[in-house]
Amino acid sequence: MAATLLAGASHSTRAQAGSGGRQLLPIPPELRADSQGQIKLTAQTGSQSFLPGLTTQTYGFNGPFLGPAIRVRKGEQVRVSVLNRLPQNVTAHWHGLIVPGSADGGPYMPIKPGETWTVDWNIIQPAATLWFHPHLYPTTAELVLKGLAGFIIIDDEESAALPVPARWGVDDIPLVLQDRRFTSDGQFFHRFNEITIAAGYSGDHMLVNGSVNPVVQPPRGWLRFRILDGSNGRNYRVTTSDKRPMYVIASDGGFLSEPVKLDVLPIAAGERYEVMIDARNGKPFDFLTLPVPQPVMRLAPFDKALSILSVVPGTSEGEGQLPDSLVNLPPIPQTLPPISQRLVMQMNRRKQADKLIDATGLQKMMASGATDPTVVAKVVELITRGPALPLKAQLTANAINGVSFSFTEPGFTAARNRYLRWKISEGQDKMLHPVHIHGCQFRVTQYNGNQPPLYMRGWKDTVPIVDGGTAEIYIRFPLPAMPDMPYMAHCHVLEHEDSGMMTEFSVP
Ligand SMILES: [Cu+2]
Repeated sequence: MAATLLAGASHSTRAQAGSGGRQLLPIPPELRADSQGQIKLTAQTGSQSFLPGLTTQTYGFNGPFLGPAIRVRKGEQVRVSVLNRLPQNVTAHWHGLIVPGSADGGPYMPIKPGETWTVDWNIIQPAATLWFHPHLYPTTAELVLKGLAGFIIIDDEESAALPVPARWGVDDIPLVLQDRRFTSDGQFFHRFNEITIAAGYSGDHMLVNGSVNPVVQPPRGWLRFRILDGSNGRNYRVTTSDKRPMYVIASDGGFLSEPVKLDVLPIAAGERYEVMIDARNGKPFDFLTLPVPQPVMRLAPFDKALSILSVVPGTSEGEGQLPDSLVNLPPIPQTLPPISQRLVMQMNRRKQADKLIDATGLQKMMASGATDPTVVAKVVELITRGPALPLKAQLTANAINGVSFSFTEPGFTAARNRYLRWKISEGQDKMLHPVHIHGCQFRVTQYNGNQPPLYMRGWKDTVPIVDGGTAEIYIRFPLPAMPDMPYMAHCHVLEHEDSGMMTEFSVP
């Protein structure tokens, strides 16, 4: 493993773990504003070895792969600059951060090679685990896949007062989950073909913080994990190997009102959940991901419970505790405003993909519960050898409200600083679409016609629409986004986003 991965890390994690020579979990270094209130990011090329004997060409922020964890406080004003040292355009979008459209880093704000983009942040929202990544149409999928992603951590007085673990990389551990598929010469596989554009990117290797099946050695005590699904398209069902429960303490935009005990945490692309786990007995355990319903996402090694990270507590005692209650969330009124906006995710080429998949026998194989290597090989062949779609077919493969993103579609307008109710759904496709809305944190008021699950009742910026389901959200945009620098609403399966499942809106 390239030592440069950890250059500048606040904790040395270069040493190999004791048994089996597995890599220790890399911890992204914290990046705070300097004495001038500035935070500097550089998007750069690099390389890293993920698989034995193979070197992969990568992108990263301030390093070869992934990026630092930007750390800011509520009320802080910082100036953030992004220098592009890549051979192609990039943008930097602050996912979940409430900034005006002009600072949002979406498709209208490309940074050319050699140029620097500078924006001001005025942090007006509570403590949360957010993230940043490129958002350039139609190359977001490729840029994120190559490694451009990092955390943004907001702290505030409430988070400082809670007794939850807060030692970065020690007992407060960020985990970015990503899957990758490699070509025979060790490069990241990436292609928009009939399968990837429908099912989303499906890798056959699992990376946590850019490392394959690593080990972390925290103290014995209560542990806090900030889990980000930073995958292009994959969703996960996270659980523990010894069935010890997870207590969800925060969702995308901040703390829940109280911890929610879960055995299995579903998380989709773009979402974040913070969980606490009791490791006071010092016994090691693994994080596992269980198979998900989407057939293409169930190919090996995701066809059974897959260990993605081992947690081996050391002998030092932990400091944190799990509180009974966390923060006071603003109540949602009984009487909601009428629905003022509907967003319907649509897939225009689903039939073509289904035809190809049906011919492999995958659906039948899934129904039987057994694995047939011939069937699996056929599906992998479709993914890896299926020809790239012509650009026009790519850009119109998916849509929202019947229109594929194009910079010229009409989009819509949302009222500023007013509480609104929106309804999000999908067409006949019954796929998973994690829908992300810029410029806000919202609350889910109805999920598939019912009360949302308890862990989904805090601040959210991404809500998974799955299997024909719906979500109603209570949403407010505090800041403006003018028509020339609009916000985006889109599916966070990046292969869907880059093929039209995105719409723009302004907040005058
Ligand atoms: Cu989607």
